[in-house]
Amino acid sequence: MMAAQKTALVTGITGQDGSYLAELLLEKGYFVHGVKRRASSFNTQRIDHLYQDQHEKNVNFKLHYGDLTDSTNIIRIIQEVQPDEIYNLGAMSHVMVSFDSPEYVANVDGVGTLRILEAVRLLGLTKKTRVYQASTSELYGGLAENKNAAGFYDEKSPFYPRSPYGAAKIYGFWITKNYREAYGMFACNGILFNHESPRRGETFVTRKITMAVAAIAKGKQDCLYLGNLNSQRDWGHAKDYVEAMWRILQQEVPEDYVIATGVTTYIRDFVIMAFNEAGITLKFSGEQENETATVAACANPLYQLEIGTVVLRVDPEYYRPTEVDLLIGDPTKSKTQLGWEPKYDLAAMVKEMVESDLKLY
Ligand code: NDP
Ligand code: GDR
Repeated sequence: MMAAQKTALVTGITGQDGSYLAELLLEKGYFVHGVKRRASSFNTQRIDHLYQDQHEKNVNFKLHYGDLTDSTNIIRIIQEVQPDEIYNLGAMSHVMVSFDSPEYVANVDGVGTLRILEAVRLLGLTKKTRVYQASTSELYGGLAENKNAAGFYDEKSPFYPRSPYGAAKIYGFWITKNYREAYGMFACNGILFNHESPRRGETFVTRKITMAVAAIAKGKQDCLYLGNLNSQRDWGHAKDYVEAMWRILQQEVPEDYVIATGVTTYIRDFVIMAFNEAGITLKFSGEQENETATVAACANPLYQLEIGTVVLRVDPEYYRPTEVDLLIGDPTKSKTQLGWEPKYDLAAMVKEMVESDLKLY
């Protein structure tokens, strides 16, 4: 007997992760519904290749207009779709921007999560519908004393969010856990560390760097301006990370998982790797950089890289009111319990991103 086709609902389907997850679920035979926002210009570039004409037979992909700030449409869509799995990826996901619109972020990233869970409960779907919540390493806030004995953040490490984004996401984390405990829902948090790809939004640091590297290599741009070069991130590839999301919802017991590579890298080392990938070797000018420099030390105007002409400058405009200095995750639980193993390492990902941006020019 053929297994019944599973139905998934993905919020944030037009984003980086939503697009890779939709591909993965379609490959696995799901009917995929996505929530997209109405915008004044097209916002579906990342999923246009998945478009299926609704009038054709065997359509497995459908988009619905909706917004996480609007309970009525969330309830209506979930009622109509009756999903087996919901992946709540929709969010205002930019940490720096969250300082400019903190109330909006609380509404979308925090209360938006509640709206999804409560809709599932009100519609009587708690036994049918599994919910994945896109939680984040920003919950940890990078506090050194909160790392485990081996020097990583894991599922038991305490949280200390350092931005309105982190504070909103911590509500999303706890309300997901609470609905699991209070109503027996299969609701799980994936605590994902940074993950990137050629589809990464243009204002996140990795993509900003690879796009600038491509533009500089092609003579279209002179200089790249960045903020704090001394923070460290545990970067993986989005394609690997959406596989982990799916695995989290296929378990027998709902639990929360850290998804990370266990390797951390300075922002400035990512810059050097990206320029190298385009055949440009960088060297520091002026004083040697200080491995342990704080954000304030970055204001040193000698803190530049050069290839004859200066191609990287620090602009304090990009400093955050509170910074997360260091993130490094321990993926032991996800590797052992989920059997999850990332296929990309950082070098392969940087190569893919730079090559893709060079092609765009
Ligand atoms: P993106 O910023 O690329 O995508 C965010 C998505 O959310 C977009 O589809 C966006 O729509 C949608 N969205 C924004 N506001 C609303 C709203 N009010 N109602 C409905 N949808 C909305 O993020 P990523 O794909 O990188 O991340 C996916 C999720 O994972 C996010 O929740 C993020 O916070 C979280 N996360 C991401 C990590 C990462 O490193 N990428 C790490 C850990 C967690 P539109 O296209 O119209 O803007
Ligand atoms: P992050 O990602 O804040 O970790 O959140 P981002 O790429 O924005 O910043 C990473 C680090 O780079 C430093 N930085 C800069 N950042 C940006 N965006 N632009 C710059 O010019 C710049 N210069 C230096 C930042 O200060 C920071 O230390 C991402 C998002 O995807 C979140 O949604 C997700 O939850 C977390 O990753 C895990």
